[in-house]
Amino acid sequence: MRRLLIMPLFFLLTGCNIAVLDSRSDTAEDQAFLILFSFALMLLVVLVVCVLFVWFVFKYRYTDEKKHDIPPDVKGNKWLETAWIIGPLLLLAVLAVPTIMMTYDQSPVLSSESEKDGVPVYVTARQFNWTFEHENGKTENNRLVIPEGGSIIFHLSSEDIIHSFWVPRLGGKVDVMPDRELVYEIKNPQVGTYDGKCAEYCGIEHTSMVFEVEVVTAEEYDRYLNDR
Ligand SMILES: [Cu+2]
Repeated sequence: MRRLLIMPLFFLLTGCNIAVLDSRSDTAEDQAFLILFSFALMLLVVLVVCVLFVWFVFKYRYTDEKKHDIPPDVKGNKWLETAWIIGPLLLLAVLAVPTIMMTYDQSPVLSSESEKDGVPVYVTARQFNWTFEHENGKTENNRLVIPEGGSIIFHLSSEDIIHSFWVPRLGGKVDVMPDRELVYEIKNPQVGTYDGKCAEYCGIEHTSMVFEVEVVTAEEYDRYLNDR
C-alpha cells in the first residue's frame, strides 16, 4: 500500500532538473522566467477548474429533495459562452507575447547571417566529446573557459551527427549540426563552475559527452588565453 502511495511522487520527480531554474546568466534567467510564468498560468487554470469541479459536485449532487426535479430547458448562455472563448484566448495571448519575443531573441542563427558581437568560441562536437577553440587558436577538450559579463558568441558545428549544446545554468539547448554552423549567444554569464552536456541522444556513450564550464574574470580569461 505504501509503495502505491509513493509511486506518484516518483513520477512527479521524473525529469526534474532544478538546475534550469538556478540561472547564472541573463539568457538562462529569461528561460527560467518563461518556465515559471507558464507554470503559474497553468496553475491558475488548474485551480479554477478544480474549484469549479468541487463546487459543482456539491451544488448539483443528487439528494432526495431533488428526486422529482426537472431541470430548466437551457438553450445557451451568451455571456458564459463568450467568456469561455475570450478567457482562453487572453491566456494564450499573455503566454504568447513573452514566448515569441524570447524565442526570436534566443534562437541560433546561421553563421553567414550572424551580426552578433562578443567573445567568440568555436565549438566542435563529435561522438563523444567537445572541442572548444578560442579567438587566438587556443583549444581545449571538454573544458570551456569564458569571461564573465558581456556576450559569449558560440559558433557550433558537428563532425558527425546531430548533438545538442546545453549548460543548464547558463543557456541552451541548441542543436549542433554536421552540415551547417550555427551561432548562439549567451548573455552575461556569472563567475562560477557549471556542468555542460550533450542533450541529444547521439550513441552508446552519449551520457559521457559532458564538459565543464568555468566562467572567470576578464583578467583571468586573458591569462588563460595567453597561457599555452
Ligand atoms: Cu552528443
